[in-house]
Amino acid sequence: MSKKALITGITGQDGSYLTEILLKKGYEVHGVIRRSSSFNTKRIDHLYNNPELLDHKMFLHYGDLVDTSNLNRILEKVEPDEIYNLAAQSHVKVSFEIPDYTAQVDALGTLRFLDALKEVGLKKTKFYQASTSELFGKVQEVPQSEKTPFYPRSPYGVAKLYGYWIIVNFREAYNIFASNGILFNHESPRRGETFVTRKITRAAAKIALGYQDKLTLGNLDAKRDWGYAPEYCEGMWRILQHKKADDFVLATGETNTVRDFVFNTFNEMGIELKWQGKGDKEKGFVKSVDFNKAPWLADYKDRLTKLKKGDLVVEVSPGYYRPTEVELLIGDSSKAEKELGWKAKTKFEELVQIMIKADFTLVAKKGY
Ligand code: NAP
Ligand code: F7E
Repeated sequence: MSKKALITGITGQDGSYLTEILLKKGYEVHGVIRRSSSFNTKRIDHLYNNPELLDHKMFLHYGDLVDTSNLNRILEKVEPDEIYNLAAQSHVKVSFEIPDYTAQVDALGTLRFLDALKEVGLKKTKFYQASTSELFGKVQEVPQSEKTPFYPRSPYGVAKLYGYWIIVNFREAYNIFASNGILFNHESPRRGETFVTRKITRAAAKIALGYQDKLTLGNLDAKRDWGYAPEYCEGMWRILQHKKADDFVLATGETNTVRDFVFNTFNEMGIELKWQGKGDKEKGFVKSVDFNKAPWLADYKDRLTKLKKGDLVVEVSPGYYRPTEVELLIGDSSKAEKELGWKAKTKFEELVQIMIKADFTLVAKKGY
């Protein structure tokens, strides 16, 4: 009989990649989706008609992490072998605007789900918790590993800290197989449009195609350890296949600034930028344009805008600053490498390439 997985947050970036991975491994996948007034399943719709997965079994259930009785019902009905708790209010800046809701979902939602699992009495079910490098916040050590003390810097980070510790507590108190994946930023063409990487690649594509004049960002100095999301979702699965429940950092071990991400994105299209000014006065201007340096754009030559040296394409607005910022993240995932055989493969430059190519193609086709 095939194994059954239950995924919360199945409609998100990670949920969609994890579903693909598990279906390919022969799992029966159950996902929890929220009722929405508009379609919210675009990241998983393609799985229904995928010829590679003809005999796949995928089921969706309405639910919400703030609704305990419904979590109980889903658990009793599905009786999953593995649970992946990916649902969250996952936007750090937004968590300053809705801290109570963020705690309800990210902190108490994790407790509700774990407690439901305990009450339903599914003793063999394994539980994966989507923990985060935001736990390290104002970093106490460089690079950050499983042993680095936490210092979260946002309502999101604090809520996830509760999630982390309740996992550890239920593991120790009730012997539940519950593990934390402490994942550093991971991105992809399916990343939500308001996270910085996707915001940059979408805007750069629109600027090159003439749909937008400039890109407005917040803190360009923030440094992140950015990896490629599908590899991290494979890591989640490995964490639950480990012989014992434990906590693992997944990261690339490389860090880059937001400014680097912007520079590399434009550079992939043959547009070189130069920076002038500091802080919220900093601006990115076109230094040179040579679309021939980007052979992948050959088919679109006629549609590329007449960008020229000196054009302003990037500016800063303090409106995007956070009340407290996480300035530097760089992870040490040697424990995951040693014990799970997991290592990030996609490097920074390649990640930028994947994302700008995908967004350019999308914008060229649809204009948005
Ligand atoms: P995402 O794209 O924002 O997806 C979040 C998912 O959670 C969506 O499916 C969303 O549903 C669902 N959700 C939100 N509130 C919910 C609620 N109250 N009840 C049920 N479902 C709810 O996030 P992601 O990037 O895939 O990240 C997955 C998880 O990993 C999150 O917990 C995130 O905090 C954590 N994480 C992410 C990263 C990263 O770099 N991506 C790194 C470390 C940890 P809708 O589609 O209906 O909104
Ligand atoms: O910001 C800076 C911003 O929103 C990255 C979530 O998946 O990863 C993600 O959280 C950096 C920050 O991701 C803009 O200030 C500048 O320093 O893309 P982000 P995040 O906050 O790192 C962690 C691991 C998670 O767990 C979270 O769920 O970029 N930045 N200008 C900007 N950020 C945004 N969003 N928009 C800007 O205009």
